[in-house]
Amino acid sequence: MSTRRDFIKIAATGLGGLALGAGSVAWFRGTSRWAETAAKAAAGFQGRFTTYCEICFWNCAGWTYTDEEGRITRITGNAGDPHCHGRLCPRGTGGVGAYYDEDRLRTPLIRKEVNGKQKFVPAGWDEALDLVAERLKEISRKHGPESIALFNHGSPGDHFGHLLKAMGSNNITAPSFAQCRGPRDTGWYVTFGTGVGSPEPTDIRDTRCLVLIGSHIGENMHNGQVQEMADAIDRGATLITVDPRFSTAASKSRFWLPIKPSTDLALLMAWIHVLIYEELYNRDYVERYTYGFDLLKEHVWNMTPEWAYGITTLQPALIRETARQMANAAPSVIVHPGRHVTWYGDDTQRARAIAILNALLGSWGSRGGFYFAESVPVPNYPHPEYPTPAWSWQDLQREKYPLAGLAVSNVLVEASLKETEANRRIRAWMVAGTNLPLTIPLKETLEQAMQDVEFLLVVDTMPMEITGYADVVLPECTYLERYDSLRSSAHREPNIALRMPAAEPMYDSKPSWWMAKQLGDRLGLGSYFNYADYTDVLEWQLQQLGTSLEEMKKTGVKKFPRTSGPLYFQKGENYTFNTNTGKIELYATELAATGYDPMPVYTPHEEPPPGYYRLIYGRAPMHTFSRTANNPNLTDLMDQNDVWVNPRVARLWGLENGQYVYLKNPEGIVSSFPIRVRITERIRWDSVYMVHGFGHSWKKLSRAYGKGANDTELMSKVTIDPVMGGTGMRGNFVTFVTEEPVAKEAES
Ligand SMILES: Nc1nc2c(c(=O)[nH]1)N[C@H]1C(S)=C(S)[C@@H](COP(=O)(O)OP(=O)(O)OC[C@H]3O[C@@H](n4cnc5c(=O)[nH]c(N)nc54)[C@H](O)[C@@H]3O)O[C@H]1N2
Ligand SMILES: Nc1nc2c(c(=O)[nH]1)N[C@H]1C(S)=C(S)[C@@H](COP(=O)(O)OP(=O)(O)OC[C@H]3O[C@@H](n4cnc5c(=O)[nH]c(N)nc54)[C@H](O)[C@@H]3O)O[C@H]1N2
Ligand code: SF4
Ligand SMILES: [Mo]
Repeated sequence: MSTRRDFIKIAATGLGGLALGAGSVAWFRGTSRWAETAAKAAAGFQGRFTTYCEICFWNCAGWTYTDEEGRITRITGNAGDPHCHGRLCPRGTGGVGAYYDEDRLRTPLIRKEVNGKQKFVPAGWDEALDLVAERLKEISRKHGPESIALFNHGSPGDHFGHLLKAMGSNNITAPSFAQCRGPRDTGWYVTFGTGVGSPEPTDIRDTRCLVLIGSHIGENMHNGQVQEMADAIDRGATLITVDPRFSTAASKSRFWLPIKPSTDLALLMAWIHVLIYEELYNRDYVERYTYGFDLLKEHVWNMTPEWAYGITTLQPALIRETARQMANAAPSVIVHPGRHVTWYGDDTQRARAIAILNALLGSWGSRGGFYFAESVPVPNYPHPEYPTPAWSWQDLQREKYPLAGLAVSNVLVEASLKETEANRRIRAWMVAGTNLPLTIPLKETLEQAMQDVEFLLVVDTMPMEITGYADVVLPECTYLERYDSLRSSAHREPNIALRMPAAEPMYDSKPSWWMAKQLGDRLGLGSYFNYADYTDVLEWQLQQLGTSLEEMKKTGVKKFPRTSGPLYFQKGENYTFNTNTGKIELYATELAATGYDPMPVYTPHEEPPPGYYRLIYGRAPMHTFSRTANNPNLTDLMDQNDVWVNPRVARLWGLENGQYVYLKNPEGIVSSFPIRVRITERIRWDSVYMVHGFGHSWKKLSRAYGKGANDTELMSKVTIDPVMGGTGMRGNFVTFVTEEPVAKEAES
């Protein structure tokens, strides 16, 4: 099939010359820019620079240190930062490796046809930016600015989001909604009238009982939570972990519930049943703050632990005992809402059940439960009003997912397909800081959409898979080499953090703010970018907040007094929730009004066919998704993922520890690369487990290429959450292929 856009391998042959030409070891020996930085350092320029981490979205504040020659040597945590309390996780410390990674993107790249073959040709910034501006202008003229969408994750999105809004489009989406937190936030909204937010306002520090349903804190290295959890354990708090795998958290828990995967909703409803029918719920709290208790009581009357046992394989006595433990600790108890919750398609309902449990226990707004977080509103640097878009993502998804509060990435993907001509509204993509081929499941649809759009811009630091689909690639410098938006986080104490460069951008890379401004100027939108340097924006904003760039460079983090009131409900306090009834809705009127189950109902999910196992996945402490898979410091710690296999299953298949196998799903997809077998009792026999983010098929990622397996490519099926459009990804099954599969060219 001839396609408009061939896959371009950023392969050794294609770009090797460029890489060397640009001086692949320049960073080691010192270019002129390097020498400048070094000169500054020698002139007494401070060798400690404030930053906040971009290796994951916990965004811990820290300090980057440089040596006498201006070389970045290490990163440490900022002791005054509530996200990290002075300690970074292994990934944050390893952030130095993101800077030194010699595979980084070095110059802008433009897709060109050379001798009948498409390839990336290195370009100067002016040429690349002129081309991007020209293409965006043209598409905007033909189809309206709304036809341009931004897929983003992390800080580059702030700058490209501003550019897109200035152009007149609001079609901005991030995988952190429909591939991550969306169901939980939607479930929370219809129950409490507010989302959960990030960092989650879980008062783990003071909790007496923490219930983790899949949330594998400890491998999921969300720093502040991990630290608070360790302290809580030391103080004797009870940990209850529900996970088909004996996770790190499970190993620290008083109760491990090795649930049959996909059946959590039955367990949650049985817990609700026990709390209500054993009268263990917080009566005062329920009377004062909630709506629909009697309806809920009736709804769960037959959802007994015995009923749940048949579904979850968990003993009724264990279900009762753990419910009593929660009630004993209440209200200082947290049933953790989770974070990556797009599992089985009924995820909003599972989040609802978790929200209801917390309401029955009275933990929302209680010490040791959930606190009321507060953030500092950072004023926008003055610019003209954004034009009002003629239409936006809301129009695309209003009918299908009326309760989705943010743009559903997969809806925008579908709206980019040629075949849905009537609904084909999106014609160009800007992709900044998200590696879509490893992030959004349903590869075929995604690839088709990327073929069908008329223009695709990718802004990244690394030659990740997504760059191969681009018309133009713009290389961003790493977070250690740039100023960025202020981090304003909602926390116990409102606070802000500053990111500043510790070194000049390496090679020909640039910060996103600069790229967005350059494009804005070329698009005639200069009034939206009315500054010479991003420090002008920061200085202005900081002044409005009563501080300055100078002060922030010294402290890195600044805390502000709370203005919204105490962290918790005061005794007997009345409160109006932002829901239809003004109460915490055990019976969700908003769900009822939109035709969904107003109270969660358990429905079974598909089981693996004979000889197949459920594919479940999670995190490793030393990596973040696919973004760190090539980081030299972190690959030293872990360079591939393993597939966890129960000994029973291993015996059946004659597998040995350390052996490599391919994985194959019932739809016939075989993993591009083999994966190492790890035989362990820590996983149930009906499932296999792997860490997400490995199995890169991009040759230019010299350390990550071919290492381990990619869970995303094995996800041929997703179950869409009918409430908010999230892609449930845990309904996929795999079996083992122990022989070398028929030679298959690794993709790309
Ligand atoms: N080190 C590290 N930390 C990270 C990240 C990272 O990339 N690296 N990413 C961050 C991000 S963005 C997110 S969203 C979070 C995600 O982290 P979490 O929200 O904690 O985790 P999940 O990915 O939802 O869940 C993974 C766990 O669920 C278990 N599981 C699988 N199926 C089931 C089931 O049916 N029922 C139950 N009860 N458990 C099941 C798996 O065995 C695994 O232990 O992690 C964050 N923290
Ligand atoms: N199969 C599967 N899919 C998943 C998940 C899973 O566990 N399994 N997890 C889901 C979850 S919870 C989430 S939150 C999403 C995360 O999805 P993504 O955010 O897409 O995660 P990454 O794969 O790490 O991609 C990050 C991209 O940003 C680039 N990048 C890193 N730093 C910078 C920077 O400073 N500037 C720019 N411009 N680019 C940068 C990286 O090189 C990389 O290409 O994935 C979701 N999808
Ligand atoms: S948790 Fe680790 S990777 Fe994430 S922001 Fe903090 S230090 Fe960085
Ligand atoms: Mo996530």
